[in-house]
Amino acid sequence: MAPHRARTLAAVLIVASGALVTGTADAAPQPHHLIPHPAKITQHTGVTFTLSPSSKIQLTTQKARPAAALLAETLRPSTGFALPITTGVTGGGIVLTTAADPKLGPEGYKLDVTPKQVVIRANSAAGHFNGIATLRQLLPAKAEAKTGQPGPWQVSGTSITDTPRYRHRGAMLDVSRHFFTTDQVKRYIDQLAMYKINYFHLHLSDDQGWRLEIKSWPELTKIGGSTEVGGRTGALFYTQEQYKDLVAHARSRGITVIPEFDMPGHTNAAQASYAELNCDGQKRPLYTGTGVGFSSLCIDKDITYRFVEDVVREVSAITPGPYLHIGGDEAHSTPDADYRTFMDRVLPIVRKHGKTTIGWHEFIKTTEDTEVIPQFWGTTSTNADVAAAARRGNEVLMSPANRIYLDMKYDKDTKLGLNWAGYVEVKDAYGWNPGAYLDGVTEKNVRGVEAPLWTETIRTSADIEYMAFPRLPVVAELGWAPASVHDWERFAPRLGAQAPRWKVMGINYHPSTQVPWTN
Ligand code: TNX
Repeated sequence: MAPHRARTLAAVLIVASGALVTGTADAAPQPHHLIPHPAKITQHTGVTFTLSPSSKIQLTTQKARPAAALLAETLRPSTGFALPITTGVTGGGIVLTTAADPKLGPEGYKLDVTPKQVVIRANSAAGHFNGIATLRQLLPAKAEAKTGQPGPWQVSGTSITDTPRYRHRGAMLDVSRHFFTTDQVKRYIDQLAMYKINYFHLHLSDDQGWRLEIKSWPELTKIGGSTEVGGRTGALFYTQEQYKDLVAHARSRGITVIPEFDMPGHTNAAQASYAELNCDGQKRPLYTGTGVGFSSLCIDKDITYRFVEDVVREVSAITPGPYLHIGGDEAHSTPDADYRTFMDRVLPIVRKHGKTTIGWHEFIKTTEDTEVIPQFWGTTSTNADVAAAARRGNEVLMSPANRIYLDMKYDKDTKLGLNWAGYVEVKDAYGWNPGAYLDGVTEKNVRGVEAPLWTETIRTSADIEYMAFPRLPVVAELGWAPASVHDWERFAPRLGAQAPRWKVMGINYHPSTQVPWTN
């Protein structure tokens, strides 16, 4: 026992002194490994802040409290420090305060490291969350551990002024094809927050499952939420209380939830739950396969729109975010005229309940409303309907399937995922410009980017992570970093340097051979 313990101690000392060397006055600053890359960063030779057992997280604005709470929740277990959150600045530690600079906008922040303090300045809760996400990456990877780790907890001298390229950086999880528990979803939300993702889109209904309790239509979850792809059975849905808890959890990470109910196609689970939603009045059998395009709500029945309005009303009431996603994709069993009739009736319902509509891009051909947001998921660089909408002034959300569909295989050997949009290796996911990808959709028309993760083949958190890492941080980089820093050769080592962090967190990432991984 004794020799073994001595060896462990020696190793710790070597690690500690190695880390101290980088903090001495004459050491050159290490290249930073931040993802996403900040808009402006300067590194200061010889300046180091060290978090100590007496450090406090000090606020001068209550807007920063949620971000302070997330920082404390992250750092207390690993450092073992108390890190109390206090009001007012009385000395060393982490300071979250207001910014005098209106150019920071709704999400920007400044971060300055001095020997005594790390100061984050922002005008909004979102700005503080973004500053905290940066600070976490400036600390050693082991700061993310859930158990006590040896220090020192150093941050090298850095000044950052940062704002996002796009205001919408999203990720979607399909909980319909396979259902994921609230703990699994929260785990993914926590991972998104590390990379300044600010919208989380939950795909809550599809042919294989209806996943949110709707009190006025209880059979939706009782029947429609009873199975999934592959045929597993159970109570595979969220109660409204569980959904509210998920929304609150996302909010505590600075993330807004966008719920989606896909219609008028992708509706077999609803049609299996209620006979009256079918034109022939017959319930459909539950579906546990992976086909698409075979289902449609009954366009001519009034009850269809009572159903839609009840769903929209109930979900709007428990969704604080301003957006509702109505799907609208692959309605191959809904004739074009019916599809238009359906959207003409449904879009006003969403507006009536105070939400802004987002939909898969097909729906944009039915409306000239410039407030609604088409989400482009195609694989081509032209789409006349989306271009026309952009010309009218609509903002477009970019999710080209051959670039950022996280369910596409990396290459032919990837065990999980699909390949209908091709293989998407890390370099493919990085190698495009959202502001110049689609003809007629220029930088100013782009609202942002979203990485969808469809789950026909995805069952566990390890599966989610294998497909999302490293491509999710790639999407985060495209959505936040200025276009001027876009350069694969410089990006790849930054991406590779995230691996120690993922190892500490137990994230199951794909070790792509395209990336020079840091051990
Ligand atoms: C297409 S993308 C779909 C989904 C599938 C996905 C699989 C889109 C709007 N619809 O129904 O799950 O492909 O990659």
